[in-house]
This record gives sequence, structure tokens and C-alpha cells, in this order.
Amino acid sequence: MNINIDQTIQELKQSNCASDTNFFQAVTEVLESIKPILDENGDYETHSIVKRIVTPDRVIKFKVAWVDDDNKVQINRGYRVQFDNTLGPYKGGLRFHPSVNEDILSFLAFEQIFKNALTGLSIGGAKGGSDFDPKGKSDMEVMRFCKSFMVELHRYIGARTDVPAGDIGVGAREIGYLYGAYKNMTSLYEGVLTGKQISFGGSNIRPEATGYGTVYFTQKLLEINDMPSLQDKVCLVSGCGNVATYTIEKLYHIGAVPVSCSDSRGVLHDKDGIDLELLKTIKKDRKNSLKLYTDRKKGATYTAVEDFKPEQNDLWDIPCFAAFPCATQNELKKQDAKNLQKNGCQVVAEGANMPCTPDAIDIFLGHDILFGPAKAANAGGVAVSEFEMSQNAAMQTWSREVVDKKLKETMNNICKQLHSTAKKYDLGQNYVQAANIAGFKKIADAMVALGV
Ligand code: NDP
Ligand code: 2IT
Repeated sequence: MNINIDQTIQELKQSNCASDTNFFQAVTEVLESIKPILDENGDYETHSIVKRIVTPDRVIKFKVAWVDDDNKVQINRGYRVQFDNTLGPYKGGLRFHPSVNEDILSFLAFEQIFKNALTGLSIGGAKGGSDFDPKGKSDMEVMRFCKSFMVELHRYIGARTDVPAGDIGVGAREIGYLYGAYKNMTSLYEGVLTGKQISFGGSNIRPEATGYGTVYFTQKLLEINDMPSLQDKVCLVSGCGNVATYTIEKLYHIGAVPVSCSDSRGVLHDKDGIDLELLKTIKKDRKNSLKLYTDRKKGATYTAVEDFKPEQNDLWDIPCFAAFPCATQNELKKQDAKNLQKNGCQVVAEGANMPCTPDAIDIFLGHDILFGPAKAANAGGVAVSEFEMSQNAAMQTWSREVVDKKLKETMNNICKQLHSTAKKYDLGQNYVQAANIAGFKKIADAMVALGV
């Protein structure tokens, strides 16, 4: 092998500031995974594919000045990481959360290029966002922030250039304000954002797509591995936002029993199954604590984060057949993985991006727990985003049935792709490596063909 991956990882470590830990974690996993295929195509070395693929095309950083309800000007940071557009226009969500920084958005944008490649659709990878916190802000404050954010962002995006969507803290409300601002500034009514409301160009099933897709993927993964389906099985879900809510909903559709959810303050366990309507009512206001649920539902328990046992999240210590981490990165750690294994968990699928730490994944792979990595398992959201772009380009609206069918087909195809890659390279059930190899090959071969 002429390409020295270990040296590339070392160089990267030295070149990046020490705080780029999330990005480095994501890159290391991919680079370690692709070692077996680097000799397959001699052009990878000549074209410096490995170095190119870990280097973003550009990182756009800007100031967002907006006026709060007390008529005071507030300042936030805005970003768009346009990582790679080899396979299509830059595509990926926007995250509004106080923790947002260049490291987090770079890891998300990097992951996105492989995820988008696995969908088989013509989309490159990007991610953006701001350290603005929509929680606790009035609608008017969110609107003014979104307007100011778009004053900068609109210069860099377009229906065939870069198409943002939602992520943590960015839902239908924020996408509406962002789209309104883009339309007002450019006079263009085009598919420049996805996750829009249906009345102005949104797609059926986009809100549900990530959660539904994660469950479709998991069902297929179990089937391909001759394992029992999720029907009647106890499932754990973390988070209670977009991805978690629709994961829970689809689990009910297929007859499974989702018994948990969480937010950044605590964990809810209802052994009879989460009452989804009650959860949605409580979480209409995201400031509300999940503890309110236990006042309305006998038998349910709430554990605050500060009462967790040391070094673990009590949610993952509940016995289950399947676990779906759907909140945020690195939320499921080594001890949590050990607890899942001890309690007989058979399958873990990542609804969130990179929710399991590398040592947690090692526990799953080492104990034959079937593991669906985020790049594959949560690709349903961005896939339906691409369907929204297609509908916008053709000025059409597809029915719920059509979109749901296409979503299911896409998730099944991703699953089959991982399975055949795992077979070809003798990877057993290591679908982490299979996803990285399959995604890498698509992008790398296209990079070679396109030249620099
Ligand atoms: P939402 O903003 O709708 O929900 C996020 C949820 O995660 C909330 O319940 C939030 O709780 C919780 N959360 C956030 N940070 C933490 C934390 N540090 N510890 C514990 N809980 C936390 O976001 P989404 O559901 O859209 O996104 C969830 C995950 O799924 C993210 O990793 C995102 O990147 C990924 N994803 C999203 C897609 C989409 O289409 N939306 C597509 C593919 C992946 P709280 O309210 O207390 O902050
Ligand atoms: O992480 C993700 O895939 C998303 N947040 C969705 C991206 C999109 O463009 O729909």
C-alpha cells in the first residue's frame, strides 16, 4: 500500500488545532475503515484522494447581528461548511445550538458527504448553523435572527449550488423564516432549502423521514441477518426532538414498544410504552421538563441528569431488544454500551449523527450486537430532502404514499449495499466499515473521473 493512512492521521492531528476533536474522531473512523481498498485503484494516490476527501472545499464564517425583544442588538456566529460537491450540490442541515462551533460543523459536514453518497442520489455534503439558541426566544426574535442569518448565507447557496435543511434547533418554523428571507432578498422561488412547509414547496413525509427511515433500515438489517423483527420488542429511544419523535411513531406503527425518551436535562421511562400524544403536547414548548409527563402518567419514572450513576446515562441501562440513540453526538459511551450488552440488547441503530463513541462501537462489534451506523441508518432525512429538491425542480407535489414508498426503498437499498460490501471485503457484521468503504468508493471514483 503506497498511501500511508497512519501518517495521514498523524499529519491531520498536527495540522488541526487540538480542539477539533469531533472532526478528528469522524475522520479517523473513515480512514481506518478504508485501508483494505486503497490498493484497488492506483489513481487514488496520484489524485491525492485521501487528503482531498478530508479537506473541506470551504468554510464560510460570518457575524449575525440581530435585534432582540428589548431592542438590543445581539451578536452570534454563523457558519456554512461546504465540504464536497463531487456527487451533486452541497446538501446538509443547519444546527442552531449554543454548542455549535467549526469543529462540530466540520464533523457533521464530513459525515454528510458519505451519508449522501450512500443514498445513491446526486447530492454532495455540507453543514452549517449558529451558536444561537432558539430555546426561550420569542417567535419574533427567531424570525429576526433567521432574517439576519440569511442576509449573509444567501450569497453562498442556491437550488443547484448548496441546499441547507434542518438539524438540531432548526425545524419547520426556522426553515419558513429562512426561506421567506431568501425569497425576499433574491426574488427567487426555488428549492434552496428543504424541510419547508407543504404550502410553499415542502415534501410530504420530510418531517417524519429521518425517524421513519431509521426504523425501516433497522427492520431490513434484522431481516438480512436472519434475526427476529422489531415487532413486540422493547425499544429504547433517546432525545425527544424531530428524529426521536418519528422513530417512536414508526416503532408503534410496526408493533414495537418504545419505552423511553430524553432531553438534555433528564430521562423518561414508561414501561407501558411512551404516550406519544402526551409527549408531543408537553414538548410543544421545548422549555418544558419531561418530568411533567410523570404527573400525568402513573408508573412512568423521570431521572434527572445530575442523578445518573457515574460515567453513564441511565437510559441505556433499561433492558431492551433494540436501542436508537436520537439526540446528539457522543451521547452513548463505553459504560452505556456495556450496560446494553449486559441487558441483552441485540441491535443498535444511530438516529442521531455519531451518537456512539468509538469505544462504545467496539463493545457492540465485539459482542455481535448488530450496529447500524448513522451514515446509513439516519440517511432517510436527507434522502427525502433530495425528493423535495426534485419536486421543486419539476414544480410537482408527490403524495405521502409515493414519498414513503421511495423512502423505504432507499433505506432498503442502503442496507443491501452495506451487506454486499461487508460480504465482498469479508467484514462480517462490521457495517461501520462497510458504510465507510461504500461511501468512500463512490466519492473517490468520481473525484478521479472529474480531475482537479
Ligand atoms: P431536535 O432539535 O429536534 O431535537 C434534539 C433533541 O436532542 C432534543 O430532545 C434535545 O434536548 C436533545 N439534545 C440536544 N443536545 C443534547 C445533549 N447535549 N444531551 C442530551 N440531549 C440533547 O433535533 P433533531 O431531532 O433534528 O436532531 C437529533 C439528532 O439527529 C442530531 O444528531 C442531528 O444531527 C441528527 N439528524 C437529524 C436529521 C433531521 O432531519 N432533523 C437528519 C439526520 C440526523 P433539549 O431540547 O433539552 O436540548
Ligand atoms: O444530518 C442530516 O442528514 C440532516 N440534518 C438532514 C440534512 C438534509 O439536508 O435534509
